[in-house]
Amino acid sequence: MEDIENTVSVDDGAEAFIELLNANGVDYIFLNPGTASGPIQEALSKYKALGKRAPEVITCLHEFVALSAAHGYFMVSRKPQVVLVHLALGTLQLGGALLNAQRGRAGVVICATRVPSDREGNGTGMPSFPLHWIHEQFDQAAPVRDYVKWEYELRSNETIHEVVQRAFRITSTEPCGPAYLVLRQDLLGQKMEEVRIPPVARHAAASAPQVDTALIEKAAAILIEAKEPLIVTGYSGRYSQGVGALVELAEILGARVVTSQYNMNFPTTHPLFGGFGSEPHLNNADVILVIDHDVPYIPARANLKPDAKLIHFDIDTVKLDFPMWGFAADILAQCDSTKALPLLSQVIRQRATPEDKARFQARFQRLQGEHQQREKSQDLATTKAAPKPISADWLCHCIAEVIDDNTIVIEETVTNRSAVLRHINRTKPGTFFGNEGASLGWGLGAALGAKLASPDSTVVTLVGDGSFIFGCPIPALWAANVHHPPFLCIIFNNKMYNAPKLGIRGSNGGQSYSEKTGHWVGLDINPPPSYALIGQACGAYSQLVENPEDLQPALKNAIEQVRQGKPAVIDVRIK
Ligand SMILES: Cc1ncc(C[n+]2csc(CCOP(=O)(O)OP(=O)(O)O)c2C)c(N)n1
Ligand SMILES: [Mg+2]
Repeated sequence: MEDIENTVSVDDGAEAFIELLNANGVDYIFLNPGTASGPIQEALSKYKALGKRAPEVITCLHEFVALSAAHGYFMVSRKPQVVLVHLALGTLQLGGALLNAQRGRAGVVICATRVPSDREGNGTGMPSFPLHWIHEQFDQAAPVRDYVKWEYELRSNETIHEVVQRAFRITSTEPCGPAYLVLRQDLLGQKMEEVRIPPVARHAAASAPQVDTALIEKAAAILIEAKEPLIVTGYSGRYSQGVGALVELAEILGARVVTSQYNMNFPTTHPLFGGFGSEPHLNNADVILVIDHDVPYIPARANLKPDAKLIHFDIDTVKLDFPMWGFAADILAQCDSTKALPLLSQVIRQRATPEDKARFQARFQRLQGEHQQREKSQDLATTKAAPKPISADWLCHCIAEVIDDNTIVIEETVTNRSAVLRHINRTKPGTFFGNEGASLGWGLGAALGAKLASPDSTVVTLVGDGSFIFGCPIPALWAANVHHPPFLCIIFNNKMYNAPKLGIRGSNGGQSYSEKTGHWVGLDINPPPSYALIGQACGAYSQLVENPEDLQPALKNAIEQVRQGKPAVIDVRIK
C-alpha cells in the first residue's frame, strides 16, 4: 500500500472501482449479480484476460450467504470485506444477515448497484429495460439504514476514490460495522481515463483510543481493594492479543472471568474461567469489571449487591445504535481493551502491596479448586450420555474428541448451545464464534468466509436443523464445493424449532394447551428433509447418523474429507 497518491489508467467506472479494491488489499468480492453489475463483471473478465490483479469473485447464489460469508471472513481476519448485490431487490435479500453483521460489528462494505438514472439510454450506452422503471425506489438505502454505520450513493466518478476510501475507513474504524454504498450502473459503465488512488495507508482506520489514564488509576485502586472481583467480557477476544491481555489481568488479580457465548475471550480450561454468563456470580461480586459487552447481565435476573462497584471499559460505550441501553457504571470508559488491559495490569502490579498480592494469590487458589470440581462433575455427565436417540451432550463430547486446538468452531445450535459450551473447550484466540445478531442461518455462510480467511484451519460449523435451512444450504454448500473453502457442517437435528417451544413452555408452564394436547403449532420439522441428500446434491460428503456408536467414525471420516478439500455435512438425529 502506497503512502502517496497515485493515478492508474482505467477505461470506465467499474475498472476504477476494482483498482480501488486492489489498493485496499481486497482479496474477494462476495457477489450476487444482476444486469446492473455487468460493467464490474466485464471488467473482472478483462483483468483476468490481461493478467491484471483483481479480487477473486465468490459467487454466492443468495445474498444472505454473501453477507454472512463476508462477516465470517472479517471476524477471522479483521480485514474489511466487500459484498456486491443487485439493486434494491438484492439489498432486501441480505435480510437478517444485516442484523448479524451490525451486532457482530463486521467491517463489510456492502455495495449495491442501482439502475441508470437516465431511462432513455442517452449517452450512457446502457440499453433500457422495463425493469429500469420497476426496480427503482425513492430511497434504496431505507431498508438498511438502521443496520449500517454509513450509507451513500456515488454521485460522480470524479469522487469515486474519495467515496470508496471513506467506506473502507468507516467500516474498519472501531467500533467496526457494515457500510452501504450505492453504485449506479451508468457510472460503472461511464468512460474514464484514469482513477486517483488515494494513499491508502494515510486513509486507514482511525486508531482506537487508549483509556483515560486517570480512570485506569481509579479502576486499579478499586480492583486492588476488591474482595470478590468479577470480570465479565463480551467481545474483548476479537483481537487475538485481547485474550492474552485478559489472562494476564485475571491472573494478577486472581479474578474470576465469565464470558459471552459469542467469542473466544478467555481459555475455557483456565482455572479462573467461571463459565458463560455473569448471573451465577453477580450476587457475590463486590467489584464487576465489564469489558466490551452489549448485555453484561439481564437486570431482572441479576442479583447485584447494592454497593457493588461497576467498571465498564468498552470500545462502544453508549451503544449509539441500540435504541435502548442504560447499564449503570461507576466508571464508563471508551477504549481499545487490547491497549487498556495491559496498562491496567501494569498499574495494579505497581500499586499492589505484598499483602494485596498474597490476597490475590489465595483467591486464585480457591477459584482453581472450584474449577477442578466443576470439571470432575462434567466428566461424569458424559460417561452416561450414549443411548439412542443421541444426546446433544454425547454429540458434543464426540466433536470435542475429533477437533484440535486450532479448529475454528462456528456455533449456531440455539437450544443445544449449552451442551456445546459445556463440552467443547477452546483455548486459542479466534477459534470460536457465535452469531451475535441471532438472525438464524448465519452459520453456513460464516463458515465459508472463515475458511477463506484461514485456509490452513479446519472449520467446523455446528447448526440446528432450523438454522441449517435458514442458512440457504444450497448456495452455501455449492460455493464451498465450487470455490473450495471446504468446511464441515454438523446438524443438531432435533426435527423441530425447539427454542420457540421452550418459549411457550416457559411462559405457560404445564398449563398450556400446547403442552396438554401435544399439539405444538408451527414447530415441527418432521418428517425432516434429507439434509444428507441436500449436501450430496451440492457435492458435499454427506452422512445421516442415528446410532451413537456410528458417530465417532462418521465425524472422523468427515473431518478427513474436509482436510482433503471436500465440504461435508453430517446430519445427526438427536433427542
Ligand atoms: C431468521 C430467523 N427467523 C426466526 C427466528 C426465531 N427463532 C429463534 S430460535 C428458532 C428455532 C431454531 O431452530 P433450530 O435451529 O433447529 O434450533 P433449536 O431451537 O431446535 O435448538 C426460531 C425459528 C430467528 N431467530 N431467526
Ligand atoms: Mg431444531
